[in-house]
Amino acid sequence: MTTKDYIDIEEKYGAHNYHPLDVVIEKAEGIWVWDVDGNKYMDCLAAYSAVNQGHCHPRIIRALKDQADRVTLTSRAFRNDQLPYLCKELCELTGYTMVLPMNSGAEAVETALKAARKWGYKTKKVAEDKAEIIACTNNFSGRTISIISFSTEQQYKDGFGPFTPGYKIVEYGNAEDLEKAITPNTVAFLVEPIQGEGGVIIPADGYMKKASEICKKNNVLLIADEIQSGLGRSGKLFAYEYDGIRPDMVTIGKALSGGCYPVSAVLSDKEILGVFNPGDHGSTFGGNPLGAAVAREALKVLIEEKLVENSFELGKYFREKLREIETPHVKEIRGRGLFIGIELKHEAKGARRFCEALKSRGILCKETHEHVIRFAPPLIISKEDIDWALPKIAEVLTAL
Ligand code: IF1
Repeated sequence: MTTKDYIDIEEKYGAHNYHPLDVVIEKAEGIWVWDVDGNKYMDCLAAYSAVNQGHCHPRIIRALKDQADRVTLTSRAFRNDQLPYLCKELCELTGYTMVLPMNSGAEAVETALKAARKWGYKTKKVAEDKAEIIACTNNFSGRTISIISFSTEQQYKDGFGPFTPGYKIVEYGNAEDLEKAITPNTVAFLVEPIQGEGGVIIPADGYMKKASEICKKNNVLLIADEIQSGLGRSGKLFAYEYDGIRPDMVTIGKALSGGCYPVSAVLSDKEILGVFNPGDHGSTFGGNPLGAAVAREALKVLIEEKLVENSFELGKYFREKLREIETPHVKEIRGRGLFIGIELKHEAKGARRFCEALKSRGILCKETHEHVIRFAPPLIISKEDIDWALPKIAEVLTAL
C-alpha cells in the first residue's frame, strides 16, 4: 500500500471534514513521524499541542499499557483508584482546589459554560434563563453547537443553526469592549490567553490582568481556555501566568494526556464547581481510570522533564533565529514559548504552499487562517533539532 492507496480509501469511506496534508503517518516517536513510504518528518504541529511530551512518550505508553491490563472504564456509577489521585495531583500542581474530569476539550468547555450558568442562577441570583456569557472575536473552543454558537468564523457556523442564545462577542484584546458588554446578567467571560486557531494571537501585556479586574469588579467569572495554550506550550504552565492572574475556571485538555488518550478537565474551586449536584452533569468516559492513569503520568513527565522551562528557553531561541531569516514574505513572527506563528504578507499567496514546501523538506506544519504558519513542536525539542530545521525553513521562506 502506498500513500495514494491509503488516501483513496480514506477519501472513499471517510467524511471529508478535513483537508489534511497528504502525508500518511504510520509511526511516531518524540518529535519525529514516519510515513508509509518511509519518509521521516519533524512534527511542528504536535497534534495541535496534544503531544507536548513528544509522540509515544515511553513513560506515558507504559502507564497506558499497565492500566489497560487492570481496568479501563467503570463509569462514574462506581469509583476507581486512579481518579482521586488525578484530581489531587492536578490541584497540587495548579493551585486549584476542585476538578471536573471530561474527555474532549469541547466537553470541558461545555462543562465550564454549564457551571458558569448554574453559578449565575444559584449564587449570583441572575433570573432564570437570563444568563449571559461573553466570548471574543476569533475564538476557538470546540465544535459543539453551543460552542460554535459564539464562533465568529462563518464556516464553523454555516449550516448548523439554530444556535444557543445567551452569548455576546467582544473584540479580543480590548478590555474596554469587555467592560461595555457586561450587564447584571453576565455570568462569565470565556477567553483564550493566546488564541491558537485565531493565528497565535497574543494580546497586549496586561490585557488578561485588566480583564480579570473587570470580571472581579462585576462579579463575572473569568474562564481561561488553556486547552491549547496550557500545559507548557506558552513557556509557562499556563499562558494566563504571564499576567499574574488566577482565572475562576481553567479548561485543559490535549497534552493533559500527552496525546495518548482523550482527557480533559475543568480546574476551579468549590464555590463554582460545587454548584453541580450528583446527576447534574457527567459523561460515560469522564474520569475513567485509563485516562486518569495516563494523565497522571503525562503531568509527571511534563514537570520532571522540565518541559515548561524548555518551551520558554527554546521558544525564545527559535523565534530569535526565525527573525534572522532574510525573506520578503514575513509580516510578523510572534509567539510565547514554543507557541509560534509566522504571519505571511498577503502577497505571499497563503501559508498552505509554504507548509507543502516544508513537508517536502521533512517538516510538518499547519497553516491557520490562510496566512499564518504555526510552529508548535513537542516541548521536548532540542536546540540541535531546531538548528536542523532552521536552514530548511529559511530555504522555503526565501526560495518561494
Ligand atoms: C479541529 C486548533 C482548531 C482548542 C481550544 C478547545 C478546543 C480546541 C483553545 C476543543 C481544539 C483543535 C480542534 C481541531 C483542530 C484544533 C484547532 F485551534 F488547535 F487549531 F480547530 F481550531 N479550546 N482545537 O484549540 O478541543 O474538543 O478538539 O478536544 O476541531 O479541527 P477538542
